[in-house]
Amino acid sequence: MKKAIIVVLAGLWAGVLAYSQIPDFDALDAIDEAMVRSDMALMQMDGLIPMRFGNALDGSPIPNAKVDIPGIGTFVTDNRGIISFPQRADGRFSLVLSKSGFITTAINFQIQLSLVYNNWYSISPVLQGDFRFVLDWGETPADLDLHFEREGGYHISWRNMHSAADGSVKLDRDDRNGYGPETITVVRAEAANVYTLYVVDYTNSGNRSSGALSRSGAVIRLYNSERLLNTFTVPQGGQGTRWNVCRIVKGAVVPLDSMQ
Ligand SMILES: [Ca+2]
Repeated sequence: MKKAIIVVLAGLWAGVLAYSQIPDFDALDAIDEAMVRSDMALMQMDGLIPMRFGNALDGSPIPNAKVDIPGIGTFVTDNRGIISFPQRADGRFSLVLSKSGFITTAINFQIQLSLVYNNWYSISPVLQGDFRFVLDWGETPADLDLHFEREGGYHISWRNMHSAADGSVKLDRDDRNGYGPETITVVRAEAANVYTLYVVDYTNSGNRSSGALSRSGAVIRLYNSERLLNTFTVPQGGQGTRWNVCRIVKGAVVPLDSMQ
């Protein structure tokens, strides 16, 4: 009897193994990210304000970066890309992150109720190209998607990650588990063409009256090869699953700032 049970259990276990999937790198990243967020939540409980900085191309931490926050102090990120300082009175601040190999980036932030919401920032490495769009957001929705279209030409998103024509644009990273980054790099934008950038809330795509995208805390940082050009924030109090961010017309960036 026991032997029969062991045989049955062995068979079940073989079935479990056969149907198990080897976790992909995204899944491992998600586990690492969850651990870092958990550490940051503990730091908040200990009376600290943590902020985390990652690489816009792959989400990996940026260690040893200098973060200067006038009025608060100058910090260096640890090997998880984190800085922290004691909780303090609410207010508006700005920081500047600098590190060799990355574009020096200024970020405005707010301390509310002794917390910094959306304390997860993605920074662009030095860029060989014309433009880079980096999308960060909060815990939800799980899946926001960047879309970049050339009028009368290509449409880059998770469905088609590279320009088929000339490789001049690509989706570097599709994030599907909250926070981002989701990043598109435009190696070459021609002045004769018109381009449009928008964000789709894939998670809520069946509900056009959803307010989730508007509440997501979504921010896009637009870099050129030398510096941070623009920071776009999702419209507050809006409804819809598409945020029209900007167009590029004759090489100039035109903000759109609407939802549908
Ligand atoms: Ca996505």
